[in-house]
Amino acid sequence: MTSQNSGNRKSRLPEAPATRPAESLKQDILRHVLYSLGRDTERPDRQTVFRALALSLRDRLVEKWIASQRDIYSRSSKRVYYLSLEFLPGPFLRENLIALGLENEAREALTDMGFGLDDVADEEYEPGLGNGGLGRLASCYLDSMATLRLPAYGYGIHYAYGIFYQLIKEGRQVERADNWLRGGTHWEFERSHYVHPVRFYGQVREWVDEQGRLRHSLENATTVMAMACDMFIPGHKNDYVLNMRLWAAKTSREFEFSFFNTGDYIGAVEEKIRDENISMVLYPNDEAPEGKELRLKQQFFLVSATIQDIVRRFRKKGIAWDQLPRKNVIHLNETHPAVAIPELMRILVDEELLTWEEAWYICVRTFAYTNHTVLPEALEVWPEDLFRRLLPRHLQIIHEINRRFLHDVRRQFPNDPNILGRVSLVHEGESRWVRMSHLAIVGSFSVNGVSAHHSEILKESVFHDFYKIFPERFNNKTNGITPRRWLRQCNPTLAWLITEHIGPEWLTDLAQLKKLEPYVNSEGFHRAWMEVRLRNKHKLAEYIRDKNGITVMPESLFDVHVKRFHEYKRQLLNVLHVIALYNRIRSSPGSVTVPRTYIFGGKAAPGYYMAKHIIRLINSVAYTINTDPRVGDLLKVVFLQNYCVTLAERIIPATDLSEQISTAGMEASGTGNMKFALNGAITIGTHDGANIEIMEHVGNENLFLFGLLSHEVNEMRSQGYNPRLFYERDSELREVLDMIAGGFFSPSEPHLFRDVVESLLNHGDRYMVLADFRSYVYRQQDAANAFMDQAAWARMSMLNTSRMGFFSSDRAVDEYAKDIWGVSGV
Ligand code: GPV
Repeated sequence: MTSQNSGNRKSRLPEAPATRPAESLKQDILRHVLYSLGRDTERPDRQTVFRALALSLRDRLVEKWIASQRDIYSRSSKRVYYLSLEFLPGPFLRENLIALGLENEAREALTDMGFGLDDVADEEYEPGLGNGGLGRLASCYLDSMATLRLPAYGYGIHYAYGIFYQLIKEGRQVERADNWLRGGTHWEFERSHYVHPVRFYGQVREWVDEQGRLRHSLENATTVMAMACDMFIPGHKNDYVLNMRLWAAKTSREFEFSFFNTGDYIGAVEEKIRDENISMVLYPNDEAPEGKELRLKQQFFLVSATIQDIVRRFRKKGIAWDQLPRKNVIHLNETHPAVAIPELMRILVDEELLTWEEAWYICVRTFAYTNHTVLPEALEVWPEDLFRRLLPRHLQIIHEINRRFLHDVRRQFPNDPNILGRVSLVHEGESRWVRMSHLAIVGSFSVNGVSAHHSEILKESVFHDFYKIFPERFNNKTNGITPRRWLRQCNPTLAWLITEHIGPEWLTDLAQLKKLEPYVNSEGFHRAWMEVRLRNKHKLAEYIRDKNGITVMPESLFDVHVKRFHEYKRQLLNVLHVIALYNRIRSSPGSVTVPRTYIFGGKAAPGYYMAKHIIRLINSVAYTINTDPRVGDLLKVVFLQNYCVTLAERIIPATDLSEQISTAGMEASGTGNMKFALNGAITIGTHDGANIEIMEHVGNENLFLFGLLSHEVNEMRSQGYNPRLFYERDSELREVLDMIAGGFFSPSEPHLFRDVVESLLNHGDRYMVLADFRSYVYRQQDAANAFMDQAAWARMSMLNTSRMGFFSSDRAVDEYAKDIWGVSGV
């Protein structure tokens, strides 16, 4: 104790020693309030306290990160590079507190300062650097890589604007810029001294060097600099921290003083700004690439900067290039970063002067590729002309890869000349296109799908020719989600109840949830389980009242459909059923006995007309139903605007019924389905993606599957699907469609939704909404009946949670590490 303290003994209680974690955290917060944020420590506002707390945690994270990097380096471990154009980390504060084991300390420190942790956490604005499932998967995987102590790095782009902020105005989606950096950055380190040049455009010069070798170099290229920004991803209470390195574009142009003379000073500055546009905005298109030049630039920008980083680290080892695959694996999250394959070839051949054969041998042992979709419009292709203009040398390399590949295929399948056109890396028709998935498959040693069902479809249809050529490359890695964020963090009371009964091991070994099963017959556990769930529903009901001004009954069945808007995800099928229920309530009061609250949420790509139109339809239907006095509490429809990770964390723990109703064969996996079931919601879904494996794990009696199987979808299509037959035969369906087409939900604009109905009746109903309508209605009735027996529902709910262990991203990442990457924890 210091003499000062002893001197004050009379007037004050002795101060706790500064080594107490809560006290030292408080001191750090105050220090950051003053010295990092320049604010008065006497009365900081909540935002300031949030930022100071974040900076205090960053201090702790960076120490552990340095130590972790030293470990990786000293063990000379094989490294995993996870390349993704999208990451969707969600808010970091609670997540980092849990991982660092500082939750209680933070609560105490903040209380001391007169703040509540929940209020302070609400100050955080999440980085929306992804569109949906694909980006969120990348973030779950980083969390698991850190928890498993893998020597891994996430690499992406530091978009200045993430996915747009969605407003609903008069029922319509309105997009607003997502200026996530406006409050400053508190989680990351900008490394302004640490940049790589990225070169685009220009011309390829061919020349012969003194040794008589044919050489290639790029002349007159435009150079943009990539600056590293690092964010930290801690493992769960293991002192291990990984980084997600996001590249921001910086101009390389120096101010040219000649401009002063010609007077075009502003013109010079404009050019500088144009360079920095590369990392300005995330393309908001999900599974339907926009095909713009700037997007291809973004892809190459990420790839070029990242490969330079990888090569720089590898060079430090001073070992031969053929050791590259033994020390590194580069994982391609979708084809978006697939230009990494020709880029590595270019470095090895043009700069390091390896032979083509040596370089190709290295490449094909270094890359692995995950496919996330079978939708034909989502398979990425680029016009060959655009490629040639932006990346002339890379196009040459792709042509050479293709020439050699087709040569081999011709030898392997001498009797099938058509296969060459089908597998070529360049589609040759009226116009020529570079097929990125073909490039990714040919250049990788591993190709995986994201659920058992999806991986079979890849082998049997989409990539069947490639499966015949490279059968050993194809494998499955069913997606997973991190239980730290998607149970412990978003649903702390349920997590606490679970830990109370089976201990905390489930947090890093989700299969432990099995130990809950004996409790499903305990009345006390039942009651506690349902109380927690009801409390969560109360909280969501409050949020809905605040945001939408709609009062919903927490006791009603919360039926939730949140995800990106896409026709194949069939939010339309859901709303058709909502209207059918509404009609039943109106025509025979008493026929609907289970009150329901329908909750919708999700963004549509700004240029996706039908998806936006369906959002508008849902909002119109919601307005009609919510204001119809005959409906009362039996039915409420809510559209929550700006669905994002933060909002998902509020909704999922309060959900009874989880809508996973894609057209069979179209949803590669789904990961929302896993988050809901883990939190005790029951799934109503189709035989698609990971729904099938969820059924296998939780048991067919504990979820509601319905509808056509994917082979039935294919058969029905090939036999000539006629949606009109369903319309004619099903009077309830007919009434619903006639109401929409006739303007029932848009009285001031009677034709408003006619084209929605036309897409079903006159344009082929590509997503088989009408074919699945009747079985969906029946299954919804089963769900309502089940909900009436609350004890039986509670049992189903608990069994869902207890049997979801398989769907941990720890399991998924462990499979990647063992089967694909060949790495283990440090
Ligand atoms: I390709 N996915 C996505 O979110 N965006 C994309 O551009 C593409 C795929 C999704 C799939 O739709 C989901 O089924 C899957 O669960 C998710 O990727 C993660 O694998």
